[in-house]
Amino acid sequence: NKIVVVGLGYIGLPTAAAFASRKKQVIGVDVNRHAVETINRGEIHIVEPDLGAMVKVAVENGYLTATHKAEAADAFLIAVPTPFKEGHEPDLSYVQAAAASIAPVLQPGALVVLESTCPVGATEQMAAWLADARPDLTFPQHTGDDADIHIAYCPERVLPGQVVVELVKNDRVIGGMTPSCAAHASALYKIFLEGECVETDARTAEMCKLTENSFRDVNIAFANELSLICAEQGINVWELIRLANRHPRVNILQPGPGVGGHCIAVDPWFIVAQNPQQARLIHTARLVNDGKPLWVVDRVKMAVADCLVQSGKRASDVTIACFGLAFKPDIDDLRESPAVGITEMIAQWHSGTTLAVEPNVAALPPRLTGLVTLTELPTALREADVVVMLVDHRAFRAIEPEKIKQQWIVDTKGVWR
Ligand code: SAJ
Repeated sequence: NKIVVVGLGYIGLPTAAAFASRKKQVIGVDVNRHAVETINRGEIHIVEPDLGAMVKVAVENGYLTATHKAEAADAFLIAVPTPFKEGHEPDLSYVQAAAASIAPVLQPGALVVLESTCPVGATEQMAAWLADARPDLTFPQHTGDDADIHIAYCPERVLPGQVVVELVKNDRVIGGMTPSCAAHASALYKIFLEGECVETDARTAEMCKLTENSFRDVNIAFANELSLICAEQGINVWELIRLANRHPRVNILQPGPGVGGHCIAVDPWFIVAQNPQQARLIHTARLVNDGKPLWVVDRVKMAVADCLVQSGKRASDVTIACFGLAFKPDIDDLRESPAVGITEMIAQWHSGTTLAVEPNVAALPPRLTGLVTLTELPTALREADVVVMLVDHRAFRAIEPEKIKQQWIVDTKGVWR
């Protein structure tokens, strides 16, 4: 059987490669020419450990081909972006475009699975778009289990950096528009899944994905709020959390410079947009986490002010070093990273030199170019008056405390607690 995967990004490409590794014929479809050409050379256009080798084998053995146009298949998987628009309203235009691209080639018996993170009701919306485009076929919203086309919502839940392992091992929520749709989708994922397929309806599966990331966001917000309170009270928040977590039913997450990435800072807004009256805690958590970078910048301003008084230096002679730019430890992904935003705000405000140390990248992102100097760890430790710890990369955790001579430290990750 043949599987078409629409969207060859962080989720679509590993999923396509997973099916191909089980000797299924996979056609990957993407509008991005660079992505299609790169994949067809057996290479990858994104960064993810072990994915390159998997794609190389899949392409070389002829099981994975990338193209711009969908073709007839037994199963279609949609893994396109669902960003939000102005006002945090979800933008389903990529899902709509994906539905339009597969509608002409749908044949009776086909399964369509939506994987993109979506607001509740998006799968029904997609089914309506498909039904409008293909009045000659029957769909589950009209004919239930007897429909020509099976439709399901099956969200991914893999952790960037561990995608290749988690894709296969994690349990999977399978939300069928009907029980038969769910059974068809489970059969598809069982091709490569070692985890369990847990069947439910499409709306519950949609909400489940949003709930998982909102749960994490709310819990990180709790930790971030504690860090603000502890700063006021002169208490070490990491010590506090370590102690509180010795309680058998307490498990507090870690504070940081804010929440980055493409999921946790986005998905809760889908719930808030649909349920503005009810989602008060989820909304507040978003505001707490999004407010953390500004708080960090204020702490840096306080440290610089103190440095000026104590050292007698002029502000233009003070060097600030920001440690880490990625959105979390030991990855090279700078997109939606609070560390990048904080470094930018510091550099725009500060009249002296701002250094950045990011061992996982070779160049600065465009918004920092010309504003900040990318440098090596030893240089930053030698030259900085004020150090700002933003990401607890392995290389930073390994710095011996006696190597840090600076008196002015803003440590958002408790590395130098
Ligand atoms: N963070 C903290 N404190 C913590 C944990 C994380 O400040 O204690 C920050 C990180 O530094 C980062 C952000 O939160 O900026 C998100 O990082 P993450 O590792 O929590 O999650 P992501 O965005 O890499 O991946 C999440 C995962 N979701 C959950 O753990 C519930 C992943 O399983 C999802 O598949 C992914 O979102 C997604 O694609 O939705």
